[in-house]
Parts: sequence; structure tokens; C-alpha cells
Amino acid sequence: MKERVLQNGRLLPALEADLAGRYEVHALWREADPQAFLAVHGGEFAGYIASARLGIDAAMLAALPHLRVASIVGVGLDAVDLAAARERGVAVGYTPQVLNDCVADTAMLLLLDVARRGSEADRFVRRGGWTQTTAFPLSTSVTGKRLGIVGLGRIGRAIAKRCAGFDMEIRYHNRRPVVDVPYGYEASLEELARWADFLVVAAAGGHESRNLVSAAVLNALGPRGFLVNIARGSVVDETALVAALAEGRLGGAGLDVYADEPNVPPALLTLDNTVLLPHMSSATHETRKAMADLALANLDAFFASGAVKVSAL
Ligand code: 8YV
Repeated sequence: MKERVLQNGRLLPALEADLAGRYEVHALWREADPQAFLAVHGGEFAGYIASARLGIDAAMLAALPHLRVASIVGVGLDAVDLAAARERGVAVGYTPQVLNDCVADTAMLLLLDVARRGSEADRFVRRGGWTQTTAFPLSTSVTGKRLGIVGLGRIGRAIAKRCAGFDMEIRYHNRRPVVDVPYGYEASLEELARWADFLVVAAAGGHESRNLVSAAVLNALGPRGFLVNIARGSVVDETALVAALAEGRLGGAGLDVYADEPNVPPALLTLDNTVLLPHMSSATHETRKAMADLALANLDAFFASGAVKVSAL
């Protein structure tokens, strides 16, 4: 008999097809009233799968009383109630490592774009600006500049490696210093921002890092500094960020993530010193396939052996 798996939200079509081949999958997103469905059928599922964006919260765990395993497609666990899963004895798999390079590449895309005014220049050419005015304004060099990394985890390190190739001087802020890296540790995020030309946010989301990049940090980064965020919108005080950009207290921002996705603060849309992406840092064919394969392997391993391949607990 095939195990019953609840699928919350759309997934990559190839992953949906693989899941359907192995499990009896029910697509919760097809239900007109998901709560009513769960009230009647919640007890039928042993497995659950969702993107990191949807995760699994305490209410969902409670609605699935016989759940044994949750497979999260992604690395960020801010939408996963790990304590509640642990308490209920639910195994949680996720997909770290396989997306490090792709997310770090996106950090570089944003860093280079916002500094060199790439997207702004593209808009300038498209609206015929080149033929009407003498020159596009100068941009800011990247090579040899100072990079501050907020959160030197797996992705932060991949960003550092890339920036080292641009001869950048690298320092980082973490809750604790990392022992095996050649980069300087800065205990105060505000000091790191004061020192840095570019501040790249790669810290995990969740309540512990909420608004870590505060108004004071943004002011310290200053009118010639640039912020890049490929982590979670919640790590940055978004109201303070919008104000700092609008008032010229911050040089620019390259953002892939926002506090209330998919809603981007309207003020950001009107500013030329922002580069705005739709939370797509892991969204390449190659990386999404690797994430899908690992998410599937986590479910398969659990049902075969009682343990996921890569556990988040
Ligand atoms: C995706 C992500 O948004 O891995 C994460 O934590 O934020 C992204 O890779 C995603 O959840 C893919 O399913």
C-alpha cells in the first residue's frame, strides 16, 4: 500500500510527477476549504511536503495527528515549527548545501547590479535615454571594496569565496566567531556596517534575527553603502530600509526577499537605487532539480528506514 502524503502548495512539476508515482499524494492547494478538508481527512496522512516558504507550523502539525515525516523543499526553516515537530515525534527533512552556489551567485548578481547600476542602465537604454542625453550617471566600483557578511553559514561562505575573487576585503558578523575562516569577525553589526561598503545578509530568518539589520545599522552603512539581502525579509527592518533609501541615507539595496512576500513596499518600486528580485535565488533548473531530488530522497529514506536523509531536527 502506498503511503499517503499531503502536498501543501505547488511544487516543481517533475517533483509532483515523481511524488505521484511513489505515494498517494493529496494536493491541499486544490481544496476550496483546506481547513474543512483537514478537519475530516487530516488523520490520514503519514507524510507532508511543502516549500520552505510554506513550511509547516504548529497548527498544521496539529491538524495532521498521524504525521510521521515532513519534507521541506528549501533550506530556510523559519516557517517550520521545529519544536512542535520534535514534540510530536515528526521527522523533518530539508535541502541544505545543494543551493549554496546558486544563492551565492544571486547575491553577486544583486551586488554587482546595484553597485554598477545594471538594471537602471537597462531601463535607461530601453526608454531611449541613451540617444537623448549625453551620458548615463557613473556607478560604483566593486573590486577591492569592503564586504560585510551578516551570517557566515554555508551560503555566507560561498558568497565570501566569490567576493574574494573580486579582491574584496571581507569581515563578518555572527552570533559567535567561526573558527576555520580567514575573514575578520566583528561582534557589533553596527561596527561592521560602518566599516563596510557592501553589507550582504545571509543569516537565517526566524524570531532571533528579526530586524537585526536595524535603522541604526542602515545609518552606519551610510549613503555610499549598499545592502544586499538573499536571506529573509524579516532579518531587515523593512520600514527603516525604505525610509533610509528614500531619504538618501543609504546608497542602494539589492533585494531578493521581503517582509511580506509577494508584496514589495510600493516606495521601493519608484527608486532607481534598488534592484528587486522575486525571491528567486535558488530558482535555476539545476538547483531546483537538486532540491526536488533531495526532498524526495528524504521522504523515500524515511519510509524505507525510519530516518530522513538530511534532518532539520
Ligand atoms: C525557495 C528558499 O524560496 O530554500 C529556501 O529557504 O527560500 C528558497 O530556496 C523555496 O522555498 C523553494 O521551495
